[in-house]
Amino acid sequence: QTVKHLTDYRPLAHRIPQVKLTFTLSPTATTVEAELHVIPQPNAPQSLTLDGNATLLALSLNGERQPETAYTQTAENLTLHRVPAEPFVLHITTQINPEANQTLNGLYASGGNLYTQCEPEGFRTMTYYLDRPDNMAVFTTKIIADAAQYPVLLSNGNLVDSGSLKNGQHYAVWHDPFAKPSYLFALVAGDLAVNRSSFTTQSGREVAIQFYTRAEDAGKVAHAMQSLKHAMRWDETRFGLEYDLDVFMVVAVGDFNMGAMENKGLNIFNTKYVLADAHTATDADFEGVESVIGHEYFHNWTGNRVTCRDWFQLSLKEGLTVFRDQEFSGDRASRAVRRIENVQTLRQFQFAEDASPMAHPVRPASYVEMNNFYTATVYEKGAEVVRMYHTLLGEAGFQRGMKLYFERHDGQAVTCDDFRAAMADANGVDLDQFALWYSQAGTPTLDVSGSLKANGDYVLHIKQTLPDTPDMPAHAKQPMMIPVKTALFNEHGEQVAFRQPESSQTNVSGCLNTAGTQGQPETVLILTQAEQTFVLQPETPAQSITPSLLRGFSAPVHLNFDYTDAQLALLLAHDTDPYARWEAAQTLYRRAIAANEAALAHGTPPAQPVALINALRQAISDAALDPAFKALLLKVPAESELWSEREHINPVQTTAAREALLDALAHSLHGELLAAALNAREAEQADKRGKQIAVYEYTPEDAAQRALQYASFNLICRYDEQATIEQVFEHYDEMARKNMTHEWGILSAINHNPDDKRNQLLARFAAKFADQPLVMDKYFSLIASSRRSDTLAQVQAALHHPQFALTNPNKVRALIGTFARNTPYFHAADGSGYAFVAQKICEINAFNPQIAAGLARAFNLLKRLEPHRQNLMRNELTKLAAMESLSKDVREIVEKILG
Ligand code: B3K
Ligand code: ZN
Repeated sequence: QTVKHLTDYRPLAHRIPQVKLTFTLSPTATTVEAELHVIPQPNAPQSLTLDGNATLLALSLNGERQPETAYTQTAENLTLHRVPAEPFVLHITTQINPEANQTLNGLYASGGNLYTQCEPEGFRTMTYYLDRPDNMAVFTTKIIADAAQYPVLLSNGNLVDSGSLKNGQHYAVWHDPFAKPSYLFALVAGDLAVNRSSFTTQSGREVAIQFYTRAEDAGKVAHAMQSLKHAMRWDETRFGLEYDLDVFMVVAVGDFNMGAMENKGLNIFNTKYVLADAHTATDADFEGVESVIGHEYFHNWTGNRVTCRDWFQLSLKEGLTVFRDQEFSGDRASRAVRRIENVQTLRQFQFAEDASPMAHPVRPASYVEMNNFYTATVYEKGAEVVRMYHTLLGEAGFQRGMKLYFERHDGQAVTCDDFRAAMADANGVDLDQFALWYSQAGTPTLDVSGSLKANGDYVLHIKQTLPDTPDMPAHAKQPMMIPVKTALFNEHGEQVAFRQPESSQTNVSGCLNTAGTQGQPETVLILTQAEQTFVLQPETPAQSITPSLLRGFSAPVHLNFDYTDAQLALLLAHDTDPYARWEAAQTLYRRAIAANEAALAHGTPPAQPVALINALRQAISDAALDPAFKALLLKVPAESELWSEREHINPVQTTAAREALLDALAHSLHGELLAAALNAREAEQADKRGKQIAVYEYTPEDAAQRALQYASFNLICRYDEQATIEQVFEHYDEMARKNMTHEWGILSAINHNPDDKRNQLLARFAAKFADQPLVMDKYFSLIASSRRSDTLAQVQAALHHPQFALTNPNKVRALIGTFARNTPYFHAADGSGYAFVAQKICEINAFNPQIAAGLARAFNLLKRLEPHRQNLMRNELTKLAAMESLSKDVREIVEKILG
C-alpha cells in the first residue's frame, strides 16, 4: 500500500487557475470535456502528471492532438512526458458510467438523478486534473442533457447561460468567480422540485435560496430553510462574515456516504439533514438539521474561501467549522445542554478512537486512504482544539485572530500553523507549545490533587501524562499547553472567589489567565509543564474546599481527582457550571458501574449507589433545573466510554453492570421519575395550548420537556416491564400520533421488551412508514439496538425487508452500524456478532469501500478484549485481510487493528 506523508508535501510545479468543463450527460456514458489552462511554475519539470482514472477519449495540448507515445497512463494517473515551460492549454475528453458507480464517489446516479461527490478525491474519477486542494481554479461548467430526463441542471456559482438544443436536449452554463479546489466542484442533474426563498445580507445584497428535493419531499424543507437563514444571519453577527454569491443552493439526496458536502454555492446533503417535519422527524433530527445546515454554510468561509493546503490539514477547516456550528447551536438555544452533548459525543467516539489502534493526531502525519481520516479526532477533537484558543484568548481575542486569519489568507490554501500564527499574532501571544495539540495523538490525563493549608491557601498540584499511541511512544511526547478552568466551593456549596499570588501564575502573556491579584470566582489555569503547583487564595475562609475543575470541559483530557462521593454530590447540587454539575453525576455513575462490575466478577450482589441516588433524586425534583439538563443527567455513560484505557475487557459484563445500575435507578427513583415525566408532559401540553398549535412542533422548550419525558420513561419501563408493554400496546395510537419524538420515544423505551407485543408494535410502525425512507432507518435501528435475545436473527431477517438496501449508506448505518454498537450481541461469546458484521463488510467492500471501512472500525477494541473474544475477532479480521479484493480503504483499517 502506498502511504502518503505530510513531510512529503511539495508545492505545485504547475498551476491550473482556470478550468472549463462540458458534461454531456447520459446515465451510462457521460462524456466530460475539460479545458485546463496550465501555468508552469519556476523550475517546473518537463513532465506533468495529472490524477485520474476515467476512460480517456482524447487529449490535446495547445490544440494539437497528443499521440499515445506522448503520455503514460497508470491506474491512478496520466503523465505527459513533455510540456511547454510557458502557459499552455490542455483539452481532455473522458467517458464515465454514473449508473455503474456504486461507490457514491465522483458522478453517480440515485433515483434516476445524477449527483457528484468530490471531496477529497472524487474529481479525478471524472477527468484528469491536479486533484489536490492547493490547486485553486475558477470553474466554468456547461451541462448538456436530455431536457425531459434531467430538467434541472446545477453546478457551482451563478447561472450565466441556458437554453434548448436539438433532439430534446438542453444546456446550462454555470460560472463560479471564486477560485476553488476541485474537491468543492459539484454537479446535479435530474427531475427535482425546488423551494425558493431569499436572504438579504447585512450589506443589503439579495441572495436567492433554493432547496432541491424529490417532488414528494418538497413539503419537508421549511425547517432547513429557516435554519439556513439563521445561520447566514449568525455568521454576520458573530463573525462578521457575509455570503458572497448571488445564489445558495441545497440539494437533498437519499444515497449519500456522509452527512453533507459544502460544495461552493451548491451544498449537497444527505436527506437526513434536510428533510424534517414533526410527523417523521424527532426533535433530535430537527436539531441535527439545524446544525448540519449551519456547518456546511459556515464552510463557505472556513473551508472554501480559505481552504487546506493538503489533506493532512483537514482539521483546519473541519475542526474550526465544527467549533463554529457548535457555537451556532449554543447561541440558538440551550447552550449548556448543547455543550454537554458535544462532550458526550467526544468522549464516546473520539476518546475511544484515541485509545485504539486508529489513534492519530488532529493533523495526521500519514495516511493510505484519505477517506479514512474524516474522523472524530479530526472533527471533534479538532473543534476542542479551536475551543481552547477561544478559552485562552477570550471571545474578543479569538475574533481578532479570525479577522487576521481572513486578512492574511482569503483565497489561499493554508495550514493549521497559519491558523495558529493568526491567533498568536493578533493577540501578541506565544502559542508555539500549543502546536503539540496538532501533532501528538492520544488523550492526555491530568492527575490532580488539592490541599487546604493552615494559612487558608488552597494548593492544587496537577500532573499531565500522555499515553503511548501507535505513532509515538509516550516518552517521546512533550508536555502540552492545557487550559484548566477552575473554581472553588466551600463546605456549604458556596462558590468562593480567590486570588492567585504572582509567584504561582504561569505567565503566558496575552492569555486569559484571569486570576491575578484581584479576587475571581473562576480562573483558567494554564498548564505548560509535566507537573505544576498552583496556589489559590480564597477571599473568605473555608472549612473545606471542593475544587470544580475543567469547567465547561476546557480541554479534551481525562481528569482524575480523588473526590469523595459527598464532594461529587455537593458539586452536582451547587456547581454554577452546568458541565461540571453533569460531570459530577457522570463520575458517580462510573463509580457505581465499576462497583457493579467488581461485584459481578466476584458473584456478590451489586451495592446500592446511595450517594448517586440521593443526588439524582434531588436534581430531578428541582423545579429550577432545565428539563433538558435533567434528561442529560439521567443518561448513563455508554460502554465505549467506560472502556477507554482498560484491558482484558469482557464487554458483556460491562453491559450487565451498566444494566444493573439502570435497574437500581428505576426502582429507587420510580416515584420521582413518574412525577418528572408527568410534569414534563403537562408543561408540554400547556405550551401547546398557549401557542395554539395543532400538533406538537419542534421548539427548544418543548423538545426539552419531551427529552425529560422519555429519559424518565426509559427507566420507568424497567420497573414493571410487562405492565408497561401492555399499557403501551393498548394506547399506542393515541400516544404515538402526537409526533415522531413521542412515537420514537415510546418505541425505543419498549424496544427491549421480550413480549411479542413489541414485535407487533414495530411491525405497525414499519407498515405505517413504508414510504418514508428516513423513518424506515429508525425502524431498522430499533431492530438492531434491541437487547432482546433474538436480535441477531431479527437483524438478519431485516436484511430481506423490501425497504432495506445494502447499497444505501443510511440503511447500512441504521441496521448494521447500529448492531455493531449493540455491545452484548456484537460481542456475543459465540462470535456470531463478529462473523455477521465481517461478512457484511466483505459484501459492501465490493461496491462501496468507504462505507465498508466505516463498519470495520467496530473491531478496533480487538487488543483490549479478553483472550477468548480477541481470538474470535482476530479470526474474522484475518479472513478479511486475506481477501485479495479488499479495498485499500478497508485494508488500512483492518491492518492497523491487527497491528
Ligand atoms: N466536508 C464534508 C465531508 C467529506 C467527507 C469525504 N469522505 C462534509 C463536512 O465535513 O462538512
Ligand atoms: Zn465539515
